[in-house]
Amino acid sequence: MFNSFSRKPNEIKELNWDADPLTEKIMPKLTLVSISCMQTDETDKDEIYLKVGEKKIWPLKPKFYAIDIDEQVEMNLNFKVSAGKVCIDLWEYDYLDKNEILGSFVFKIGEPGSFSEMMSNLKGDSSYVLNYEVS
Ligand SMILES: [Ca+2]
Ligand SMILES: [Ca+2]
Repeated sequence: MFNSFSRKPNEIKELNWDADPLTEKIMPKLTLVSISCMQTDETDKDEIYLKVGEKKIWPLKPKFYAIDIDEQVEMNLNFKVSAGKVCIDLWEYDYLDKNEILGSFVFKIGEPGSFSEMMSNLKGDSSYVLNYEVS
């Protein structure tokens, strides 16, 4: 969305903050940098994916990413978000049973910076950390 004053297109690309076309509020940029696995739920790898509400946000095309203990996978996903609380759910794909939600990353979008958030478990003892940036 263009503001009332004009900008060159190449300047717009460099902006980290955009106007929300609906509310015209300034929206922070949330970058999901990477996710680290300290403990899997299953005995071998966990087949993980991330959802916000009903919407799957990662991985983009594959159904899941098979992650092992002590593994960190880069995501580098950017979102325009509203300031305030964010809840990203970590799901685990199962071939035979229903997919299950292992836990959630719940944090507040506030000051810019780099952060790490430990998953709050909803099931089992798996342990994940989400690394993200706000700008
Ligand atoms: Ca499972
Ligand atoms: Ca599984």
